[in-house]
Amino acid sequence: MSKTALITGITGQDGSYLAELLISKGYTVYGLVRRTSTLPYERIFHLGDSLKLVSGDLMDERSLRLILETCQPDEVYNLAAQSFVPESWSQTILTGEITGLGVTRLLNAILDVNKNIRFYQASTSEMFGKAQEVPQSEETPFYPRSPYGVAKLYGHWITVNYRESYGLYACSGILFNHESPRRGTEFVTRKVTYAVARIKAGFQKELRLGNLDARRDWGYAPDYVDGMWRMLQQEKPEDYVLATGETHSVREWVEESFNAVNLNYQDYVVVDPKFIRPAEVDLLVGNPGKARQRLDWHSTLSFSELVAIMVDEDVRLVKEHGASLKSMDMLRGLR
Ligand code: NAP
Ligand code: G4F
Repeated sequence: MSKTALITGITGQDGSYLAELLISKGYTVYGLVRRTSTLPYERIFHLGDSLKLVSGDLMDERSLRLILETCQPDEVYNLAAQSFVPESWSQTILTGEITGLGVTRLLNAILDVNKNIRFYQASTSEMFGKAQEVPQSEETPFYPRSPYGVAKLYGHWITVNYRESYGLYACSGILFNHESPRRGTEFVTRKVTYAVARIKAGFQKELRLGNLDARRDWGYAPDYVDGMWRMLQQEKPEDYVLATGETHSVREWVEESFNAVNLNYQDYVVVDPKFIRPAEVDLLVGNPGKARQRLDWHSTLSFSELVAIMVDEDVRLVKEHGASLKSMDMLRGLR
């Protein structure tokens, strides 16, 4: 019999890729959307009627209970969060409410409606923060460095706690940074590839960035949603790290992106203190050994391949919609 899944964070990067994956596997897929005055559905428009949308919010436990009663899911993937790290210093309480307590609201709703639902929590390498060992694995102690990291750590531990307290099938995926042409333009990878495309097309003169020395383990988002699904198909619920095992600096990402369109980044990049964070995560690199062994999970793209597909897609996008994208940047203030 075909399975049913509920995805929170459906309008985000990972939600859209996970919906595609589950639909291709024959699932009935519901996506939770919040009520907004405009529709932020650009990543999921193409899924049409194969995706069912339900209205609710991680801030409102009753809405979650009603949704679970309506959808009767076998699996719930909690991808919703205030996920942008810098914003978590200015919207600290909101980040705690959505990214931290929101997990408990959803787990409570699962306890009330159906304890057999399998649950995935979107945990993060940001929980390692000031990394206590290199590379980071499921055994590495946590040391978050932002209110976002702190809120995610609460979400991680409440998932573990409900598994141990109530016997829920609940997994926490500790995912390192994963990117794609659907990444929000506020995150550094897409901010750079999008700016490169606009500079090449003559729409932008410079690119203002923060810390170029921070290092991240960047993978390809479609691989990571496949890992989420694999975690929920195991006999026993456990936590897993998903990562490539390679680390690169922001500077390397910038250099490679500008090189892809035959430009020298030093002619365009300006370091702006506005983008330096109150506390930084200097070095992330994951050890995906457990996921490789137990889930047969592998990341499929190299660093250079990932940069290339993101630059190519942004070059295509800017060629197609140059003028309108320029006005979108002005609205968003190109964070
Ligand atoms: P994203 O693109 O920023 O998407 C976040 C999603 O959360 C959006 O759909 C957003 O909906 C939704 N959301 C925010 N507040 C909500 C609320 N109160 N109620 C319901 N939905 C709400 O994030 P992503 O990159 O796809 O990441 C997915 C998850 O994985 C997030 O939890 C993130 O923290 C975590 N994570 C991401 C990475 C990564 O590298 N991408 C790595 C580790 C962990 P709107 O469209 O309405 O704003
Ligand atoms: O792209 P970022 O904003 O991603 P960050 O902070 O690593 O968080 C992302 O990955 C986490 C997984 O580890 C997720 F949990 C989280 O939800 C999100 O998806 O920044 C990456 C690095 C940072 O060190 C930052 O200081 O890039 C540096 N950076 C330098 N200049 C910049 C900029 N980041 C942004 N966003 N904008 C800049 O101008």
